[in-house]
Amino acid sequence: MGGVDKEKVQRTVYEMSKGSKYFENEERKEAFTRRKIESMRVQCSKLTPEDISHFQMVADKRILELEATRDLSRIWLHVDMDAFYAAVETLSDPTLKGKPMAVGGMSMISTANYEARRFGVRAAMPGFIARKLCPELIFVPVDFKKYTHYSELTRKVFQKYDPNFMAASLDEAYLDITDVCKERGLTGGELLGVNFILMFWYSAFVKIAQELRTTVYEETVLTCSAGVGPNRLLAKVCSDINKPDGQFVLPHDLMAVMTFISSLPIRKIGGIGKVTEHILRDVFGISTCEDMLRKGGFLCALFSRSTADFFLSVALGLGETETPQVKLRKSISNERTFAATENEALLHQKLLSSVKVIFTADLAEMLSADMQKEGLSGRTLTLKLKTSSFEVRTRAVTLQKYISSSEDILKHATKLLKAELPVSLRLIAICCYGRNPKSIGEIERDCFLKLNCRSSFPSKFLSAPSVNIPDPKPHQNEGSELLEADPSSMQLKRISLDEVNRRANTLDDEPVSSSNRGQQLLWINDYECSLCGIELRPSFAEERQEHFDFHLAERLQNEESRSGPRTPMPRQRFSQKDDIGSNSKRKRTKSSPKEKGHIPIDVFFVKSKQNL
Ligand code: DCP
Ligand code: MG
Repeated sequence: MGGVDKEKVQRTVYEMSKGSKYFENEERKEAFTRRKIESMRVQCSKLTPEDISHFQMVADKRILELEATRDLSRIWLHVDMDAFYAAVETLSDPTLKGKPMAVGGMSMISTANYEARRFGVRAAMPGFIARKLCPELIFVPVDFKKYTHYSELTRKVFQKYDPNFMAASLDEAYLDITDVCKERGLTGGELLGVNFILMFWYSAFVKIAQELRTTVYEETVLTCSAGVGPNRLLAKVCSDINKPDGQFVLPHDLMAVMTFISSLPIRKIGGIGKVTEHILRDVFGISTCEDMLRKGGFLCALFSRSTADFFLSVALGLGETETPQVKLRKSISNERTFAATENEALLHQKLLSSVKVIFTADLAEMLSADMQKEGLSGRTLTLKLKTSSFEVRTRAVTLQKYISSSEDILKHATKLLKAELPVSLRLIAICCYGRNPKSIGEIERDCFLKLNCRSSFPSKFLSAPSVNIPDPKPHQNEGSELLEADPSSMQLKRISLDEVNRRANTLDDEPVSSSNRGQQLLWINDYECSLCGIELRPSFAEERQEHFDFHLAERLQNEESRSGPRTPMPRQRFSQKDDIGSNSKRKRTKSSPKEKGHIPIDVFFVKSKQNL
C-alpha cells in the first residue's frame, strides 16, 4: 500500500517480535534461504558457456511448446471483496467507519481496514504488534456467521454470471463470463486481430465487470474489486491492480497480454512468494516476468523441469482456462487460528478441555453443517496442527464408513488430536473428504480435454532460433539411489542422488517446491486430486503438500499392513525438521496405538530440499 512507512513498520515488527518463537522460525527460514541462494550461486558459476547456450536453447524450445498451449478463447473474471471481514463489521457497526480497525485479537488479526493498513497493519499480524504500529487501532472479534451470510449474498450474484463459478474463499471467486459475453453477442473468435472489434469487446468487458460490482454492492452494501483476463492467473493479477473498489480489464490479445505480463513484478503472480522472489532476484537478477523469460536458460539449468515450466509459463501469462469438470464438492475443510500458550500445564488443560470447545463443538459443527448442506459425506479425516513453534503436522485417518455428523467428526478428530498430546498449538484445521478414484485413462482424457488456440508468438521474447533443438541433456550420475513416491502410481520408485540434489534447487515455501514436481501429476486441471477428488487450487501450496503427504502415507500404510515392516527412509532427510524441537522428534517416531491403522504422516514425509 502506498504511503506506508515500510522501514518504520519493519523496525517495529522486528523489535516487537524479537526473541519470540515466530521470530526464531522466521530466522530459521531466512538462514535456509540464504544458504540456498549461496549454493545456487555456486552452481551458476560452474556453468560453462556451452552449458549456458545449451540450456538457453532448451528454454526457447520449452517457451514455444508452452506458447502453443495458449488459449485466448475464454474470458475469466476474478472478484475479490475489499477488506472483507472488516467491511462486514463496519456494516454492523457504522461508528467504525473511517477509523482504523482490525478483525481479530491481540494474538492474531485476520484483516484490517484500509485506514489501518496505512499504518502497516495487515492480515496475519499479531494484534499487539498492530497496536504498536497504530495505537488508535480498534479490535473487533471474528464472527464467521456474519461473513458466511454476506459471502452467500455475493455468491448469488456470481451465479447469475457463471452458474459454475469457482469460489476460492469466502470473499473471492473466479467466473467464466464467456457465455455471458456470447449471450450479449460477443465471442472471443470474432475479436482476434480486428482493432475496432477489440475495442468494442474491451468496453463490453469493462461494462460487465462494472455491472457485477454494482450488483454486489446493491445486494450487500460492500465493495469489491474485479479483474478480467483470458485465464484465471491473469484475472487474479488484474483484480488486484485497482483495489479497493476498482477493476482492471486486460484485452484478449496476445501482444496486450505479453506487454502486460512483461513488466509485471514477479511477486504479483500467485504462487511466487517472498522466498521465491528473493531467490530469483539474488541468484539470477530476475524481478519481472520479462527477466524471467530472458533468463529462461539459467532457470532450466538450475531447476527441475516442472519448476522451470512453472516459471516460464507464468512469465508468458499462461494460466488455467477450463472450469474443472467436478461440480459437486467432494471435500470440505475448516481452519482456525488461536493464541498459542507455552505454559505446559495450562496447555494440557486447554487441549483436554477447551480445545474440545474451540475445535470440536465449534469447528466440527461448522464443518458438519456445511457437509450436510451440500449433501456430502466423507471417509477420510485430516487434522492439520500448527505448533507454537510454527511446525505444521498433518494427521489423517481413513474410516470404514462415510461420516457427516458432527458427533462422528468430533469423535475421530479428537482421537487424532489426543495422539498428539502434549503439544502447544496455535492452529487446528480439519478436512473431511470422500474418495472418487479415477482410472489413469480418465485422468489422461481430462488432461487432454483442453482446447488449445494456437497463435504466433512474437520471436522477440526468444533468444535463440527454434529449429532442431536437442532434448535436454540427460542427468549424469545415475549411481546412488533414494526412494520417493511416484504420485502417478502411488508406488515407491528409485531416484538417483544427483536427481535429489537437482530437485533440491526448488524453493522453500512455494508451490514450485521439489516435491510438487510429482504433485503436478496428481492434480487434474491443476485443481482436482486424481485420487480422491479433493479440490485445491494451485495457490494452496501448503495444503497441496499435505494432501500429497496424506496419499503417500495412505499408500505406505496399506503396503505396511500387507507386507509387514515399513521400508526405512534415509534418516538424514528429516534433519531440518528434527531441529525444531525434541518434542516433535518424539512424536515423529510414535504411531498412535489407539487409532489402529493411523501412522503420523511426517514419518513418511521426504523433503528433498533438506538434502542441500
Ligand atoms: N483472512 C484471514 N487470514 C489471512 C488473510 C485473510 O483470516 N491471513 C480473512 C480475512 C479477510 C478475508 O479472509 O477479510 C479475505 O482475505 P483477503 O486476502 O481478500 O483480504 P481482505 O478482503 O481483507 O482485503 P483485500 O481488500 O486486500 O482483499
Ligand atoms: Mg478480499
